[in-house]
Amino acid sequence: MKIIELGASVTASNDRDAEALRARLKAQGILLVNVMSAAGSGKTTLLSRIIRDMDDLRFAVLEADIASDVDAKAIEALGAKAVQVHTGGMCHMDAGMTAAAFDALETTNIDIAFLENVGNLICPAEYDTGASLKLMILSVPEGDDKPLKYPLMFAESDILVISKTDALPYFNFDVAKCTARAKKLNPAIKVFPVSAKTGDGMAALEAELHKAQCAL
Ligand SMILES: Nc1nc2c(ncn2[C@@H]2O[C@H](COP(=O)(O)OP(=O)(O)O)[C@@H](O)[C@H]2O)c(=O)[nH]1
Ligand SMILES: [Mg+2]
Repeated sequence: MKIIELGASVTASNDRDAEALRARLKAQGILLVNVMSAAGSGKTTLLSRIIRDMDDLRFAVLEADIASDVDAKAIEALGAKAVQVHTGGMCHMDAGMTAAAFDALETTNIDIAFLENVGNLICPAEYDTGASLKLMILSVPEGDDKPLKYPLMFAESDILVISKTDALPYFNFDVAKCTARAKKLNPAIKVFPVSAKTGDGMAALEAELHKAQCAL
């Protein structure tokens, strides 16, 4: 009797698709950033702020959601290119879906493309989308214990944005403790506490994105 390990084969083919997309984007000079967080952590708000602040760069946003197009509309209102992907109930984006979203954009005049992944801290961590940079957001109201509960997401990410720091006075969130927990899982992770509302900490994060785009 034959046993087919479909899970493994799907993952291997996704990894091949991801490598191909990464090579294609590098040749086109496009930095793809996979933006992951729980629902409501502030992905769209953060990306909107970055697009407004870094007005010398050309941005596109691939918005992945189970339904609706509210985030894509918010991004388009800023003058950036946006495409909405409905994942058909899937809780993550894979490399094939990401490549299809790029095709739907119908332009390569882009310096930085953000993939706003489906809002959860579990499935998106498991799939390579072809991005060169993985950025996760943990917001202050979610609590500083999340690295203990969702270790893979913290282990996989290059950048941890601690968002909504303007809310720190109202929550029991210890930035140093959270940073230490994240670094224990991933010593190379870069941590940026920011408030997209007040702009606090945004300059350091934007400088990091600029550096990554130039290093492509
Ligand atoms: N106080 C505060 N609220 C924020 C900040 N960033 C986002 N929010 C709010 O958090 C909610 C969810 O934000 P959104 O960007 O839609 O999150 P997403 O679901 O991850 O895209 C909205 O009500 C935002 O106004 C912030 O820096 N400070
Ligand atoms: Mg959003």
